[in-house]
Formats: sequence, C-alpha cells, structure tokens
Amino acid sequence: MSDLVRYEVKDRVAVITVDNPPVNALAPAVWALIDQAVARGVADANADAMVLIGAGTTFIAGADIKVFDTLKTRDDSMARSAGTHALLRRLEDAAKPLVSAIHGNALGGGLEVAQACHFRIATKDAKVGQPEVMLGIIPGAGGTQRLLRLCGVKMALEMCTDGKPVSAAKALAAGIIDQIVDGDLLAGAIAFAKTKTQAHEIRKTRDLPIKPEDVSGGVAACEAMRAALAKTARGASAPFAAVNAIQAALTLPFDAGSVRERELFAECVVSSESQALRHMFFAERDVAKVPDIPKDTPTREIKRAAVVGAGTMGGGIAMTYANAGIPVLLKEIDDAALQRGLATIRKNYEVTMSKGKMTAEQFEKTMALITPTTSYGGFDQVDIVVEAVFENMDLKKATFAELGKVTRPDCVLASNSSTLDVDEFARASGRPSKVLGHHFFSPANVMKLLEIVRGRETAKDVIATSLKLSKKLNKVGVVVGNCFGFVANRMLAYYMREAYLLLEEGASVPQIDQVLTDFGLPVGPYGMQDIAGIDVGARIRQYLTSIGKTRAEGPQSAIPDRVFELGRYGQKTGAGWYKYDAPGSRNRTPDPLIDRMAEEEAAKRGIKRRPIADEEILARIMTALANEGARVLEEGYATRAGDIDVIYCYGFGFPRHRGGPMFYAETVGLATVLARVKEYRARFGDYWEPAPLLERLVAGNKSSFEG
Ligand code: 3H9
Repeated sequence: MSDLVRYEVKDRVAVITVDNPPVNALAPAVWALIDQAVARGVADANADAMVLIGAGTTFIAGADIKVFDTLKTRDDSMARSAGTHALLRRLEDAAKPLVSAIHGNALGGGLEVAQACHFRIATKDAKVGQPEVMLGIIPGAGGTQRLLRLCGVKMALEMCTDGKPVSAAKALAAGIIDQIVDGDLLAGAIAFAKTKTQAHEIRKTRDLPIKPEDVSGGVAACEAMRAALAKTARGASAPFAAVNAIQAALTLPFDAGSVRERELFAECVVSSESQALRHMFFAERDVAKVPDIPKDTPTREIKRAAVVGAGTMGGGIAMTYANAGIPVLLKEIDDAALQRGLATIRKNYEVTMSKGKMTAEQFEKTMALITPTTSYGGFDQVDIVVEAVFENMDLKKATFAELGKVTRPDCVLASNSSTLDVDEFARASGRPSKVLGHHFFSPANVMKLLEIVRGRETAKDVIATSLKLSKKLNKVGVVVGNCFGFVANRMLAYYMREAYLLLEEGASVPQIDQVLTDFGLPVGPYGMQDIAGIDVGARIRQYLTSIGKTRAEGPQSAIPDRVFELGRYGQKTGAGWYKYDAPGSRNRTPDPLIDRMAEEEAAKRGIKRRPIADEEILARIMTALANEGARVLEEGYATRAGDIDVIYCYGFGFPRHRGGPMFYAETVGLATVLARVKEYRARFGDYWEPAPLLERLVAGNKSSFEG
C-alpha cells in the first residue's frame, strides 16, 4: 500500500494510517487508498476490527482544497460527489467495527470520514468541525446528513453555518465522539476497537434515528437560523445552503437528503463566492512566504517592547503587545499626555469587560504589562520599539535619532508611519539594518493587518522576526515595499480620488457610501473618514503639498480641505461628511452643506452635475483600485496580487467573499477592467492611465494577475 495510507495489523486490529503531510488532506489518492485499506481490513483474517488514524500532528483536516479548482461545472461536482458518497457508504457498511482515532483536527471531509466510521474517539485537545462555509461551500461528503443524527439539529446548524471547530469535550457531550482517550491515542483506539469486536457492535450513523425533539422542532430551528443569518451573513450564501441541506436531512430519507446535499454543494463550489474564499485561504498563507527570506532565516524572540507615543495608535499598539502577554513601555512627552493615553486604554478594556470578553483579573494582569513613562529609561532592555508619534517627518527623524542612542544595537526599530519614507528614519537612527515600518491599522488593537514595510537596508532577520511576531500579536503580517503610502494607503488614495470626483459630478455622500456597503464593505469611504478623522488625511495632503506632490494624479477636489477647514473632523467633532447627534456619537444624518459644496466646486471646474448610477460608482472605484494595484505589483511593492487582497480584506474589511480588489478585478475580467480604464481616460482625462501590467496581461489573453 502507498505511503499516503499505511496498513498494518496490531493485536488483531487493522491500523490504517493516513500520512499526507502537513494536514493529511484528502487528495483523491487518499480517498481511494482509505477505501482500499478498509476493504483489506474487512477481508483480513488476522484483523477483528479497524482503526483509522492520522500520522503527524493531526487527523484529517479536510478535502484537499486545491482539488475544488478542477470542478468547473455543477455536473463535474455531481459526478465526483457521487463517488465520494458511495465510498463513505462502503466504509459505513464495513462488516468489522471501524473506529476513527482523532488528534489535532478532524475538519470538513476529515470529520465526514469519521462520521462514516462506526465509532469516534479523540484526545482531549482534539477539535472537530465543519468549516466549509469559510470556503464558500457546505459539507459535501454527507456531513449535513450524518452530523445531526449524532448531535442534533441545533448544534449541527451552528457548526455548519459558523464553521468554528468544537473541542473534544463539547463533541463528547453532544455525541459526535464516543470517548476521550487519556495517554497514547493509538493504544486507546486499539483497546476501544477490541471491546466493540467482542460485542459485535457496528453502528451506522446514517441509520441513527433523528432525535425526537428535532423531528418536531427541527424545521423551526432551521427557520430561526435563516432569520439570524439574514442579519449576520453580509452577502454570503453558503451558510444558507448549509441550512437548506440540514433541513433536507430532517425532511427526507438519508439517501434523498444526500442527493440534495450534493446538489447544494455543487452550486456552492462553482460560485464566485467560493472561488474568492478559496483564493483568500491560500493568499493568507502565502503572505508569510517572502521569496528572498527562507523559512530558516534566524529570528529573535521579542520578550519586551516599547511604544513611543500614547495617542490613539500608540495606545492601541501597546494594548496589542499587552494582549499578547509581552511587557511594554509606553512613552509620552509629558505626564498629561501619558494620563490621557492611559485613560483611553483603560476605557477600551472596560468596554471589553462590559461585553464579558475580559475578566477583572485579566484586566489587571494586562494593564500591569503596560508601564507608562516619560523618559527613555529602560529602553536599553527592550527587543523592539514601535514609534507612533505624530505623522511628521522631522519629528519622526528626531525620534529615530534618539532611539538609535538609547536602545541596544540589536533592538528592532519600527515606525508606525502610515505613509512616510522608512529609509529616512533608518538613516536618522544610525543603524538602518534594524529599521522598518510596522504599519498598524486603526483601531490597532482590533484590526488584524500589519503592513511590514521593508526599507532599503532592512536586514532579513528583522523581516523574519516581524513576520513571526505578527502571529504572536494575532495579526496578519504582510511584507510590502517602501513607497509613499506603502500598499494600503497608496491604493486608497485612488479609491478616495474617485469618491471625491463622483461627489463633484453629482453623486451624494450617502449614495456613494451605500454602494460600497451594499458591495460588502463594513463602511463606505466617507463614513470611514469620519471614523478615522478628516484631519489625518488633511495633514498628509498638507505635507505632500509642502514637498510638491499629490497622492493620486488627477483633479484634486477642494471639498475635503474645505470640510477640514471648517473644523469638521468627523465623529469626534460631531460633524464631518455627515452631521452627528453629538461629538463622539455614531448617529448620523446627511448634511445638505456637503451637497452645496459639491455644487460650488463642480461649477468652478465647469462640471455639469448629473445623476450617477450605482453601477458607475462601483465600477469607477473598483477600477481605480485594481489599476493602481497592478502598478504596485509591477513595481514590486507587493509580492503577489494575493498579498494586496489580504491587505484590503484585513485592513479595510473588503468583503472576503469578493476575494480582495485584485481577485475581484479578475472576476470582473481583466479585459473589462482595462476597457473601463480606457473609457474613463477618454471621458475624464489622461490621469486615467492603464497600468502597463494590466495592458500586457490583457494583450497576452491572461485572466489572472499571476499571469
Ligand atoms: C472539505 O473538506 C469539504 C468536504 O465537505 C468534502 C467534500 C467532498 N487542503 O493553515 P496552515 C495547507 S473543505 C489543502 O498553515 P496550521 C496550507 O495551505 C476543507 N491544503 O497550518 C498550508 O500549506 P503551505 C475543510 C491545506 O497548523 C499547510 O497545509 N477543511 C489544507 O496553522 C499548513 O496549513 C478546512 O477548511 C486543505 N484542506 O493550521 C481546514 N489545509 O504550508 C483548512 C491546510 O504550503 N485548514 N492546507 O502554506 C486549516 O484550517 C488549517 O490548515 C489547520 C492547520 C487548522 C488544519
């Protein structure tokens, strides 16, 4: 038998070991070999029972996700799933007891294989789950039909719609597994299997009766879940398909329910939602792979940190370190500023506590990790400093010059600048190899993205250390190059340019925001600015004007500066692009003043305002993002298109089921995107310039940014 699935007999029990590192994914060969091994076990006169176990750190973590790309049509999927369902039925029909022994994870198809076994046992730290919805699909190997026969409809609905794995203890209590093994899993599994042989006990999950409470209340539970999902699913359709499949299990015999599951799975697997989510699955893992930084690049452990600046960002960054259990010095210029920063941190944690997500004890422990200071005392003890002072080049350079003196020569010096040149700080510090950008997103303690900005001289071990650290900080670290605004904000300038121009041309602030939230973003461009602070963008524009630059070529709308000059900084001042009930309130209403400004600015530029269709708003904004993204990619500031997608999904809440701006452009069609750039150039001016990479890809008939 192949190395992917091994067969041996121990103590009259056939042990079938799946060995397909790293996660024992069910590649087509693995499915087939499990099938063959079980048939061999049944025929083997030396075996009275069988155990299915995973080699390495886990049981089976699911079907091989890459294989779904080969299912181009619904019919492809129906044909393949017929085989899979029949295979699992053969396992279930095995004439000798078959026990799955779970450690690590039994996920997706892995849990479905286990459900088709007669019994399941697990280590106490094992987890089981049906995470398919995260990939835009539903369990497709009988999971929606068998799971509820084990654990009941309520839990099956939860597991199949939220995709979160559950602990072995919870699985045992619910009846998904039969025993938790203390000590050696294989020995425990063999012992368990032998008890079942003696009793000649074979239990087929598909023959288990639906629980009486589910016969009476199951369909209502499905209805309730649909109503809940309507509020939370944000445009995703797979969770609804999972509910439909579970309802089929309640209302149809097993075989007919299974056919319904296969049909629903087939619709999901070819959907753009699933393609986008699968793309995101691999893109998120690829960001950790930086071509010239090998996996074995030495890293240093970050045991102590310091943050300079206790403003909104600095405070959030200090919280991020403390949340990860890393002691952090928090420095401010004077005690008053320090106390303000600490008060905000405390208030944030109190909100977390009021939601029941933190205990008073955890609060005390976490706060104790943050040491406030107004001096550089103790900076010679830290492994990293994150600079989060005001976004001003001279101030930042002076800070780095100071940090170069007060820290150890091997200390990493990171800047949280959102736009400025990291190489300038590096030079100012006197040891450029240790300097880079750590660009957190607001609120820093919440948003998962960390842009790791590589300077000209940043050492490889400093990048590798940052990537490892980002995981410890519960962030997704993406390495980007050092251009103005890096990747996230450089592209955002084009997104905002279009939002401003559309306003001048005749769209309204609420209309533009609505188009983007309907698309799936948590907030539109104007709502986002009101949250982040209109003053932040205005100060960056002022700095750029002072050095003779603009953020995005094209007409520069005067409206944002007019709003800024009125002191309308957004939610914090009670007015920005919208009016708010009070400073700090989120209750907003549109403001006719903004429409009047738009009319005035349009008149100045000789623009005749017109109604603008929602489709044009979306197309212009998304085309601007993708075209600039293509430029970023070609210039090497992002390693892959997928890195840009990860940045947008984690930094700005771009809907995962659209796959990020670059993947979305691929689903629209690169030729269509290029045609739109050319159309806008003809309509609006030469500042709409096709990215050379986009032109080359379209000329070469390519459908993907990866060529
Ligand atoms: C399914 O089963 C559908 C069924 O209903 C059947 C229908 C017929 N396939 O995450 P890591 C790779 S759908 C292919 O860094 P960790 C991953 O890309 C599936 N590859 O490790 C990475 O590769 P690389 C349902 C996979 O320890 C490497 O393994 N199952 C798969 O942080 C290590 O991964 C899921 O959705 C896969 N299924 O976390 C579970 N899984 O090194 C998906 C992983 O080249 N997997 N890889 O970058 C996970 O959630 C995590 O990988 C897991 C381990 C928790 C298991």
